[in-house]
Amino acid sequence: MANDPGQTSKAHGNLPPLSLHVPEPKYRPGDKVDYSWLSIPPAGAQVRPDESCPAAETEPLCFDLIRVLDGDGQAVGPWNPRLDPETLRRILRTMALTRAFDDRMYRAQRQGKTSFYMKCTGEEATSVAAAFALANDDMVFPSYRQQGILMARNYPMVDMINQIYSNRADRLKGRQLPIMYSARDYGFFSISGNLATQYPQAVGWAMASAIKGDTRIASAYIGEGSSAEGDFHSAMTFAAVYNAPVVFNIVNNQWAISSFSGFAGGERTTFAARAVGYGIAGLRVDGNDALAVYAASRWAADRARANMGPTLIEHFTYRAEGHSTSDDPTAYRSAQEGTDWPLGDPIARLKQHLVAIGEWSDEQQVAMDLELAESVKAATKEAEKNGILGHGLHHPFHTMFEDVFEELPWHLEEQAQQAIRERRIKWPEWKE
Ligand SMILES: Cc1ncc(C[n+]2csc(CCOP(=O)(O)OP(=O)(O)O)c2C)c(N)n1
Repeated sequence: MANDPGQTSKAHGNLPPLSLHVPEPKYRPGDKVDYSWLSIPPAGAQVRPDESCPAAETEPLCFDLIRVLDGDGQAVGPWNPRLDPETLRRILRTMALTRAFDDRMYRAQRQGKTSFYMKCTGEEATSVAAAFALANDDMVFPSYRQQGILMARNYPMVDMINQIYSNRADRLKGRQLPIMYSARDYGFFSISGNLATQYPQAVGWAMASAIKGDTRIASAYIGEGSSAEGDFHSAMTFAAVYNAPVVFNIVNNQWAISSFSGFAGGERTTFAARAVGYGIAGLRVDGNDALAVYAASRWAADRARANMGPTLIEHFTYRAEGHSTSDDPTAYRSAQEGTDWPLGDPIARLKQHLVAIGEWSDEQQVAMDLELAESVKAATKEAEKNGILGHGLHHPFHTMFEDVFEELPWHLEEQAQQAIRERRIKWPEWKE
């Protein structure tokens, strides 16, 4: 039927009215969850192409799931990174430390010591195992759920807590929301509350590294929900065009606060599949399998460092707890979703592997957990000497006007003076 420019759409016949699809999550609170729709391939069954392969060779892996640890805790298949037991124990310990830290900070928020906290429970492998696959001086551009990378790089816990408490020892002087760390000397770019901005920044940094003839690469993190932002797509275009040395991580924990992954496009295809459209390498990995995460991250890092360009990795995982301390997931998702999640827990799975190969025991795990809880407690006590929320031990009041202009413009000087005058009237007991 030729289109006559003079006709209206009605002339095409008895068409149904146009309609939109509004995604609906499979399960709401109280619903019985059935995971039979989820296709989980056997561990070890995925082909591992060479790191220098054409990007198109990775296409099947964008629709598969790279898995190494099988149900018995054995490491199998071509993606097995064959790490020595000592490295495996270090990854296990760092994931357990991250969880102990999260638990303590969550309680600290409930006790009123900070206004806000975000846990990464169940997702520890996606940051910790990936960090072990990078060089320590590669620059990471995190979202707000990669505290495991700071742990892997031995960033001082006391400094993390000082930041969370916005106290007088906070290196960021109370200017960032709690947990939005910044640690340039640890290769950890400032976290921004404006989702997805870190993606183009990572590409810019990676391009600069290449322009300077450096050997460091960038690794960017984003949640599957934030990958719907325009910034994600401009970053991918730039990285593909210039073959930038960057690893793009999408942590698909299936929830963006109360929006399920369908709203970011997850119903139609995988998140890894976006790599295909940009002509870059893509991998989809079991995000709760620390060995698979390590292997995929190492593959992508080696590829970027060898000038073979960017890789997009989708880490398929599950957000085991609330979005943040301000969230209550029981209001929007079935509790059974988490308890029946078939890919397990990353710490329990790596522990099972170490036990299976005779390199670890239940007793050692219990002792380690106790020791880690004690070390987090000690760091908390240390940080509390510098103040907690609402106890007045902040950075001096006037510092909020500093560090932006070399010389304070007159109107800000005026505001600073006014603020100090009003503070003296309203809070005469305030000490700086
Ligand atoms: C540009 C922008 N839009 C919206 C928000 C509010 N917001 C904060 S976190 C979040 C959910 C992000 O979910 P996802 O990217 O899947 O990451 P996850 O929290 O699951 O790790 C939203 C919508 C924001 N901070 N910035």
